[in-house]
Amino acid sequence: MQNLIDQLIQLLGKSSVLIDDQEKLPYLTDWRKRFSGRALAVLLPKATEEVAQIVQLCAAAKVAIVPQGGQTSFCGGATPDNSGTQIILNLKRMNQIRELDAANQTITVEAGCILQSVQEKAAAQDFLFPLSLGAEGSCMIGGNLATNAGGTNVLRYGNTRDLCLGLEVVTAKGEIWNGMKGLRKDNTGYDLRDLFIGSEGTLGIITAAVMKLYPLPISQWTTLVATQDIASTIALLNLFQKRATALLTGFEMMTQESLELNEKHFPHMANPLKGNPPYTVLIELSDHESEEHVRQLLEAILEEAFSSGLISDAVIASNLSQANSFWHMREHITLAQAEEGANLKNDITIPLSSLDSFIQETDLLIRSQYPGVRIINFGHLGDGNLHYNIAPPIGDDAKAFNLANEKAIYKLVNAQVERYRGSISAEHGIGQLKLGDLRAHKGVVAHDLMKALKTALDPQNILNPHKVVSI
Ligand code: FAD
Ligand code: 2HG
Ligand code: ZN
Repeated sequence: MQNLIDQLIQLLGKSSVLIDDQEKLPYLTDWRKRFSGRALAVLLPKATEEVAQIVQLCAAAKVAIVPQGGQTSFCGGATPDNSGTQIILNLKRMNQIRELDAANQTITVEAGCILQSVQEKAAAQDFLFPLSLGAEGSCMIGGNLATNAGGTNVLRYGNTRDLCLGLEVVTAKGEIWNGMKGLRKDNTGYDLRDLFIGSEGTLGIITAAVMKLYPLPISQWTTLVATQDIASTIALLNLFQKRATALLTGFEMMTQESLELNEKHFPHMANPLKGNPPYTVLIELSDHESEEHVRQLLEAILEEAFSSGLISDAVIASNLSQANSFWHMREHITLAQAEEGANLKNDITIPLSSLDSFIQETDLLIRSQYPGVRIINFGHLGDGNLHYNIAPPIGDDAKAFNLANEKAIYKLVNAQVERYRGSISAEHGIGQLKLGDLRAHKGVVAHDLMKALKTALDPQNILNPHKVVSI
């Protein structure tokens, strides 16, 4: 191993090869502190050519590589195992925005660009880069692509996959695949780009991408509304889809329990809706016509929703800072859960038509088998994506509770998800958290095809082994 480290230092220089325990420490644990591991070294390359040579050296030495961005994954995908033999390849120094092509409406970015910096660069030239999520200040575009991240704009602009036109990838052999075309049509055989997106570092290392841009809306209106149950929340979504069509850019649901937790840990994030109703829905409309046009539309839809009894209260943000505070309240639920202690995350999608029965039935099962547990249920309702998180009863030791019940709770929720033909991972990926659940969920044929792809693209199993699928 010392030989490999010497070669890596020769290639990258000492300051880009971290071998000291203290220096490696920040790269060994995920954001939630749910997973941690050990590493032979942490590498911080600055260019695609360096990444290619790292992979060649590691392949020759049969040393596994864990690609890493901002470490915000919830599934432990970017965390090494405990062997101390894996190399972490963190892309953060590859953070150049290579080009913004206004006519083609694309932005070409390196994998280590922080998501927020891409949004800001686009906005500075009057474009919208629509990917938006709570971790945008620290997650990186390579990580977003590798997990096919979702977030709050999916109902209008799609997942990260839908925003990507081209990729540059270093393969498991250490070759560079240049697929950096900014084309919206390209039917030239198998779609390699789509193969790497969502592969969580197991098939190749993404070093750069061509991403889509959209015109920046000239006006956005954000509102919080109160609903009494899931059925009326879905009816409200359908009303907005019908009346606002493509102007609907956000529809996020938060339960009373989620916002109580928020208020407990962040009192300034209290729900502005009176009495913190059973469900609070954050709705955003974006318009390219005029402020007045979208405001009138929003008011008309809300009036219709009031008169048909779908909503009981509403606050429209009167300025940008209030709109931002609504979004911050939504994003703080994850932070409040982290403050409260360890919890079990279920990131699921259920067809909207059966969401109501799913929640009622699953809540009942959970509450009867685990009295006192708290169901922190919120999410991107516009996409049928729930964060159906389970927190231990107040006063219980969270770690002990999770250790004793994690497997059974995941099994219960997964079985319900299967019954309702949903997905056990809507947007967070598989990583190591759900590795053991994938075969049952995808079915043998799909799982075998995934293994065949992994074997074909990475026969030595050196790219993020034992994440997503084991071969
Ligand atoms: P990392 O965590 O570093 O890595 C994630 C995976 O990608 C790992 O398997 C890693 O090996 C691989 N990887 C990273 N970079 C590369 C690369 N260049 N090439 C190949 N593989 C690579 N996710 C959502 O989908 N929607 C949300 O709304 C959302 N909100 C969040 C809010 C908070 C507060 C937090 C902490 C996380 C949230 N996430 C959300 C999860 C997370 O932010 C996303 O999954 C994000 O896309 C991960 O990016 P990252 O740079 O942190 O990747
Ligand atoms: C969000 O939607 C993220 O805020 C995090 O996907 C979800 O904390 C969670 O479970
Ligand atoms: Zn989410």
